[in-house]
Amino acid sequence: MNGLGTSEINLLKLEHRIKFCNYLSVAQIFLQDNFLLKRPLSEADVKPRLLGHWGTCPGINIAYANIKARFPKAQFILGPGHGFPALQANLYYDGILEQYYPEATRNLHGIEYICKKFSWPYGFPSHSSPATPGVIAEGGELGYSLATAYGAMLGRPDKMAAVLIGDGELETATALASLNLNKLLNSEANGWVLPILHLNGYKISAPTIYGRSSERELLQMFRGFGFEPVMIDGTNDDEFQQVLGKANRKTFIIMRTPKGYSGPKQLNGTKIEGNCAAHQVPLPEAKTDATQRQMLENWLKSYNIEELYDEFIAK
Ligand SMILES: Cc1ncc(C[n+]2csc(CCOP(=O)(O)OP(=O)(O)O)c2C)c(N)n1
Repeated sequence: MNGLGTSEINLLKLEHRIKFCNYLSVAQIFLQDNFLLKRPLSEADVKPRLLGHWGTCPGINIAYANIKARFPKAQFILGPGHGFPALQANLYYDGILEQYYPEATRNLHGIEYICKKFSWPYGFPSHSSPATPGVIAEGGELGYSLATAYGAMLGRPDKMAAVLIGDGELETATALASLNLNKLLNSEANGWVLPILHLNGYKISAPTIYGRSSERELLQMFRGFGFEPVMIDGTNDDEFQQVLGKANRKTFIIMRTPKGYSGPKQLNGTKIEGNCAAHQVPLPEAKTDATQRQMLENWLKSYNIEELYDEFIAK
């Protein structure tokens, strides 16, 4: 599958898309009103029960945006399905969600709809699910993303699947064994599977094995499975696009991001961004604790939603 050329990719637009999807990911987890921050955040604006997983979302938003910019027709398969707010944000951004959920309109109403309905009875679940447009791997039980991607490409030589594998997920036996599928299915008779390891270094409450491995160890490991691995800084879209521009059927991307990138840096002396403390809801008392609520407001404001919203509406 041929993608767009590097010169055709607008890096600023890409950056804005990622910020918008990061904003929507946070908004889904926290907000029940004041969705565009038209006034200071109040206790009533924050959901009473905070659910969801923030830590993996920024990396998903980065990978999704970069893949879709270069390969608009690629199938995106997500291993860590708990990062559903990010997947939902991207489906909403591209107008795909609206095709299946007519209330997910490209305006304030649509934003309110996806935020209010996130992790809500009779609304959207907190994980990706069969009700999510295009999802073929639910991701609740980690380990199946890579095998699902190879399966989806069987006998479909003109197709491509990009698959985002969690570094915690890659500790499962299934995901590790699936690295061998490259040798069995990487032929011209099948579609192209482009694996991307999301190396954010942490799982729920501890570092991942790969997060504590050296770059040399990781590169050697994937070479041993027959790949041509390349390590990228996930916070650098230019680098990501350069690598995608040169990618082939053997490429294995190792995308390093700080877990919870662009979120709160620390809370009560505990490091959050770049740590497992970013895994779920990083400001758990944001409704009742004025300091945490102010941190949430600052965090949301850091994405410049007014500017992004105007751009999104004009899109
Ligand atoms: C097979 C399996 N074991 C354990 C879990 C519990 N679990 C949910 S999220 C998570 C951490 C996942 O880490 P990673 O794959 O690196 O994703 P990310 O850090 O990007 O959230 C774990 C262990 C699970 N969902 N499935």
